[in-house]
Amino acid sequence: MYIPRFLPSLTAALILSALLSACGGSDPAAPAAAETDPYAGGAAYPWTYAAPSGQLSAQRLTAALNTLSFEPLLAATNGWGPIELDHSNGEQRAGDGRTLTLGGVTYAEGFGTHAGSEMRFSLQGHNGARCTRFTSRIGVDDEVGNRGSVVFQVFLDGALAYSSGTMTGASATRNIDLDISGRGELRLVVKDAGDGINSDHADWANPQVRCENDPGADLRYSFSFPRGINARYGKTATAILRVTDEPGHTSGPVSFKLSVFNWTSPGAPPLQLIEPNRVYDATTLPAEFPVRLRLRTPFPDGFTPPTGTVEITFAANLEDRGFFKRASLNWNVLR
Ligand SMILES: [Ca+2]
Ligand SMILES: [Ca+2]
Repeated sequence: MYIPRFLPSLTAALILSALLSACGGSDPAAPAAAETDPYAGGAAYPWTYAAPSGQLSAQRLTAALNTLSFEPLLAATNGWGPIELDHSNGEQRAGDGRTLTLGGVTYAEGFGTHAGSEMRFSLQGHNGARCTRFTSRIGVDDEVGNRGSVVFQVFLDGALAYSSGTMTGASATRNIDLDISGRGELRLVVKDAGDGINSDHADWANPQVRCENDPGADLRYSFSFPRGINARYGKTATAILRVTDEPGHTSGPVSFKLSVFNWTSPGAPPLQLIEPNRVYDATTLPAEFPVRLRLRTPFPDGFTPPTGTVEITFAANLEDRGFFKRASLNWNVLR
């Protein structure tokens, strides 16, 4: 069963079994037969979610554009099964949504919800970032055609900051662009427009929060590989990367990706990072991260690979873009 990223599987199973058992005698898996409206029909499959205590931590909202579907939900409710991550609401089961589609345009990221629905997010920035704008495309998903009738609302710290008015499946997609400076909580609400929840499949497509660096923050980190490694061609090796914050500067959680910047063995087959898209995270520093690498084989015909010490330089790309650090690793290459 597909489980939304924010939902622990056990919780999902309990919630799902609870809501399915509340459906009376009908089989929720059976397709709705010969109904003109296969959706609500007067029924609802309410779903609620609250982050477990201890998970009410700051979002990873960094000084950049942050897509909300990567951020943890603090709490949520939905009228027709679980909110779907990066998919339309679909039916009442988790994971049965389709590609988010508004007016024929598809979106890879966002939330597929169903009235009545609510999602709550913290707007606390990461590493002192200040969040300034919330943007989203909104509309009734194409999966219900011209049906459905909803009102999208955005609350900031409990105060209504945006209301779409009634939108139906025939409405053109709208843009939300809100100033959220200085606000602590974002709440995204979908109401049924006063006529019940039939076909009220409401999408928040590309929901993004823009944050900027706190001009008062002076984050400085040092990256180093304190120990070299010995390894053979074609074998995976693990190097330890150490991250420390520099004395006299603001400390904070760190989050980054690594890439190979340079290595002193030109002409050789490329060095391979085993986990090229891994995000390295630490909430406290200093921290050490195992970095898995391999010198790729086979070699081109006639090429004799070098042995001995090669120096590899990595670039660490911190989430607040434009802040790069480099660290070099000495690798004793064995044949
Ligand atoms: Ca669903
Ligand atoms: Ca409605």
